[in-house]
Amino acid sequence: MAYEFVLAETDGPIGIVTINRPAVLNALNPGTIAELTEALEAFDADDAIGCMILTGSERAFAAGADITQMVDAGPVEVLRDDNFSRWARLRALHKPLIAAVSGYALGGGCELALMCDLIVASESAQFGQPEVKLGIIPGAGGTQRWARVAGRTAAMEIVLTGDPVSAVEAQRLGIVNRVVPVGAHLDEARRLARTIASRPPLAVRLAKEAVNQAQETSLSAGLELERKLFYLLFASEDKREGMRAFLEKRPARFQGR
Ligand code: DAK
Repeated sequence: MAYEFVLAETDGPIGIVTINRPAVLNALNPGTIAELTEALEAFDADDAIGCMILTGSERAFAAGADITQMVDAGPVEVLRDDNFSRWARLRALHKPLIAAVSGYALGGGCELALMCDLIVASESAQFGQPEVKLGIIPGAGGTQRWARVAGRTAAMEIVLTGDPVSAVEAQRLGIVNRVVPVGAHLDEARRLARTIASRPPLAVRLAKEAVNQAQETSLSAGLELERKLFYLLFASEDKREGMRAFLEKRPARFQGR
């Protein structure tokens, strides 16, 4: 399917969505969010895809929400546009989503990366929440995700100063998985995606669900959910195949059943 603001392509079992508004450093207008959500949902529903990547250009993953679209907006327009529900759909994706980030990941762009399950960054990447400089605060999870992943102290500095941190600093703070030389972030994300896509899909899906719950519930509720999902996988053909293949010293052939 052809999109106006994003490109969607596959590389074997990997679905790749590239934000493509270079003239504005991939600023996120509502159309871009709608299209990238649609493209990712299509990959999520495709049995041939095992892992997804969201990326931008070398200069910018995304420099935030499109300021030209917000400058004259009042609260009623923002409420009626209901862009939040589109962003929320990204949280419902079952398959792992890797952000491959180079250059600017600011404001909504940073929040978008933080909504992904893993982040691979190039050394040029900058992560920040500059909203305070515009007289607003993050609106798509920035205050909450920074605080939960990097801790309250780091979150305060990021959100109150609006100044970005480097890829290396972001990795030290725990929001980035891997930092690679400039130009290598997409290849590294593909490598990671290929590894995940080679794992049994049901186990991957439930593993993602279980880890996500760790930030939503108490430890005892999370452990209970983990135990139930663990039991559930004992009913899958992939579990039988994975364990038999190990004992028979041959590669497993997973079917996602
Ligand atoms: N929006 C619109 N245009 C942008 C933009 C943005 N966020 N970022 C860059 N551009 C445009 C610039 O205006 C410029 O356009 P021309 O002048 O060429 O026409 C072009 O991209 C190149 O940018 P610069 O000339 O500024 O390039 P520099 O290398 O000098 O600087 C920069 C790069 C990234 C440091 C700078 O462009 C910059 O500070 N950009 C703004 C960053 C920012 O403040 N982002 C946060 C926006 S607030 C919501 C969910 C989320 C949000 C809101 C609502 N809902 C669910 C409702 C999120 C809010 C935000 O992200």
